[in-house]
Amino acid sequence: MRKSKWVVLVAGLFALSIVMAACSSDEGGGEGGGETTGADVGGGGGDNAIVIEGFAFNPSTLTVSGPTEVTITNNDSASHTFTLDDGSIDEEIGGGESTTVTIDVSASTGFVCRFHPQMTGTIEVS
Ligand SMILES: [Cu+2]
Repeated sequence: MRKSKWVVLVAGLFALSIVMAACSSDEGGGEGGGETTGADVGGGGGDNAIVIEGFAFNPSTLTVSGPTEVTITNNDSASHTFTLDDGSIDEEIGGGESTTVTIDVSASTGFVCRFHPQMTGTIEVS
């Protein structure tokens, strides 16, 4: 009888520690997100956007300095990809959809849509 109470107590403490661990990791994620948002504002925020329309990237040349979040919006009905030449980013964007990528390159590089090789652009590092 006494032994089974101990088992329940230990199991209860174990469950409580899992819940607390889950809570604290949630808080960590929230703080991390806040820092990322701050970096975006410093980097110029809304300027870092590429629109795909008429099977072309616009602008086709984007200048970054340091890791930069870029939102890519596909206004075509066809799917496209945003693929860096080094393959470090390869995102498919469905028609009418958008995605956000973090571009972190140390030297200028090109990007392309894998579906339409004539769709190209350049990331320049300032
Ligand atoms: Cu395409």
